[in-house]
Amino acid sequence: MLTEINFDGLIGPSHNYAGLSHGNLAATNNAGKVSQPRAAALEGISKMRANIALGLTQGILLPLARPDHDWLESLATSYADAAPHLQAQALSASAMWAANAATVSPAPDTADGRCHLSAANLVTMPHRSHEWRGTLAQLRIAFADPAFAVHDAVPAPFGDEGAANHMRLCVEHGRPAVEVFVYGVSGGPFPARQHREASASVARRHRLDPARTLFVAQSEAAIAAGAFHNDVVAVANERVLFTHELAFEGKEGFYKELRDRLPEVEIVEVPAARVSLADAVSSYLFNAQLVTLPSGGMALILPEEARENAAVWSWLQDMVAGNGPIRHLEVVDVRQSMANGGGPACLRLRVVCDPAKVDPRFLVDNAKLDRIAAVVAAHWPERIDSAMIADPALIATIERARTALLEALGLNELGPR
Ligand code: SUG
Repeated sequence: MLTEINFDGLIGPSHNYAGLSHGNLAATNNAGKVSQPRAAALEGISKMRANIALGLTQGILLPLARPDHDWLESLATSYADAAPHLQAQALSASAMWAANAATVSPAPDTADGRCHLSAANLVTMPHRSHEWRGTLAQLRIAFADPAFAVHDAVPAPFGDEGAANHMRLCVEHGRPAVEVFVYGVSGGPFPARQHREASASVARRHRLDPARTLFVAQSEAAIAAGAFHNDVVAVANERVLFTHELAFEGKEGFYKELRDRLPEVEIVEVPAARVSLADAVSSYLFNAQLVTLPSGGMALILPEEARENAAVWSWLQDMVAGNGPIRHLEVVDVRQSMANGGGPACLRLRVVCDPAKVDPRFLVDNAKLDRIAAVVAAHWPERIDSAMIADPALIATIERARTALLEALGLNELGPR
């Protein structure tokens, strides 16, 4: 039975605000702020519990070993000797944003009937460019069953940021989909992180049917407004595309191609006159999880920031009162992640598959989340300010915390580096 599983990245013990992502306005505006890793991880766990309460299947991806000593070694330095910017880049907990871990093409979409996953290289941002090895190691364990094909990252210099720039539209999860790859060409002052060449390579290795594969560019205006990933301005689920009016370049052509391939598609477009790009980016309206409930309707799992924005909230009220496909709003508090530009949708990687084929250590229920929360409460640092990043005592705490988690989950083969 094919089911959509949301694998959330557990927020790691090194979560901090180093302002590392040029073009991600929340991250750069909060550079230097004091972070709260323990509270952050508990927020993420509460979001997972909210998903479970909605009847959804929930999985987890684990924090990577940080600092990344192997990466520093490859740069011929060590954490103690590295310059402060390299220390911050080696320490980042950025793997929490699991939507950037990989691109996933479920079995109904692929020529060999396997579910394909490609780890994302994340080469545009130095602090994220060394995530893929650790991510790949987890994917190879979680998806070891022959029902899956797990691929290495696309080689540099073709930037790939994973599922955050990929949408799957279909009548229902278990049926063949139109897969839409969204790339960037130009972003005004900001980098376009997803390159078309990388998207095309992922589509080929996943053995997708070219007739059901679309490539569409992000609008320059969206990237320049702070939409460093497409999932900041659009999200899809089954037959619904929920998008800002200004998300795509050549929008009409894209909508037509989509309608030709999937006549059932419903495009819910938010006009700029109701919600500006700036409001979309600051509220993360579109970085919601759009999910199909077991009862059949669709829900939007939104960050608190969307409720606090008057224009956004009023648009949402009108939407749920209308006749559209999205009828339920679920609001979650992920403020610690939001302050680094990561909303509810950034924190999860969707995989449509048979849950029985996934390594059960990566699936969670409330009881397992209780155990994880206990490890977090006992080991995650309460706060990190920028002056602490050089402190060996903090680093020892962070490394012990991850080891305790791996032990609790029986995943010692993933550590310590
Ligand atoms: O890559 N922030 C992440 C946020 C990723 C959000 N993911 C999706 N949209 N799917 C990024 O920009 C900030 C880290 C820092 O500055 O300390 C950061 O990496």
